[in-house]
Amino acid sequence: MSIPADIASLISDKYKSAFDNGNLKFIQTETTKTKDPKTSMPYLISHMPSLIEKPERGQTPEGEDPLGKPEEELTVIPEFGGADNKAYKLLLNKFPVIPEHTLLVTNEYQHQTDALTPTDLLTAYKLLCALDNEESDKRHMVFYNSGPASGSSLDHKHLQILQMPEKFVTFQDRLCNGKEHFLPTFNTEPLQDAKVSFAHFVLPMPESEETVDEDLLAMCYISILQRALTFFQDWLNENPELKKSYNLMLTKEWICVVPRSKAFSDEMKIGFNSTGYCGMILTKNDEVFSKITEKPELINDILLECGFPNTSGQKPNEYNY
Ligand code: B4P
Repeated sequence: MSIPADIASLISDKYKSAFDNGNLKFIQTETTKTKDPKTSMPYLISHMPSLIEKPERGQTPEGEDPLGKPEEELTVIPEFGGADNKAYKLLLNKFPVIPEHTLLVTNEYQHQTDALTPTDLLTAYKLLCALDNEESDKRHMVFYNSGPASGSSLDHKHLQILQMPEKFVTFQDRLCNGKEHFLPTFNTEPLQDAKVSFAHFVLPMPESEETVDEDLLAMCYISILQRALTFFQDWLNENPELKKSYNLMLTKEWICVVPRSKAFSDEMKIGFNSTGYCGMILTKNDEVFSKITEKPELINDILLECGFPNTSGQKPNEYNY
């Protein structure tokens, strides 16, 4: 696994030049921190002004693969990782809301609905290890939006890497605080915060980086993904249009999967990808921004509308709806 030791400065330097030369469009947002008084779930609401020049959310246009032929100005590393050290490229996000937001993209075309491989997971984890910096309190999160209801808009397989906002404690951080790593068994379910509305499956990661390898990551991912996928079998009668979709989030401290039923709430005019399910909410409509900042409890309802009901306290064979 060869991630350059100076990866953090490679990303910073590329970001500075792409920003200065107009190769990427940083989207300035107004941000507000708030908390749901009922669930205690912390939110960071970022509001994107209207009339932003960015392609609308949707599927990849027929015959186009912007991540397959990326701009040189956005390419931090063209080839690295995997057995041949050529499996991935690291790109800057062309439309970031948070500076230095990067994408880990497969060099060979794979689809965004494909499962993550052990190598995808280990490469992502190693990137987190190389970028997190305890001295400066820098933390990062990797996420994967998979399936039509997950909030993903580009079909070429890509994971995303974001620096977490400073001093932002997610509900997953609280849930895992002080807990040791474990793998779920028939008797031990993944962690789920009973207070939040939506189903989610979380495992604390081992404290020591050295114990994290492809096998461990794959076992964590498969065990929580399996639980997320049961919802699609159980709900198919009720909604035959349901397509397997989920958000995966990985930090050095925890891994989380959230099954998704919808990308967007038409009534509330707001959509979410993985970032929403750790409390980072992006709004593009002034009215929606005012509504949810005045009444953050609403977010819990919309996250449920776009996910599935929380199953905390139930065993997998009891998810019977
Ligand atoms: P997808 O997984 O397909 O979709 P997404 O992240 O949900 O972004 P999308 O574009 O659908 O959503 P939104 O407007 O809400 O990822 C595709 C990624 O590739 C996107 O990040 C996109 O920007 C990027 N991209 C598209 N064309 C590209 C190109 N030619 N070269 C390089 N990159 C390209 O999100 C707007 C932006 O904010 C996105 O960057 C999103 O990741 C980010 N974001 C959303 N919610 C956020 C939050 N709460 N906090 C911080 N960032 C957030």
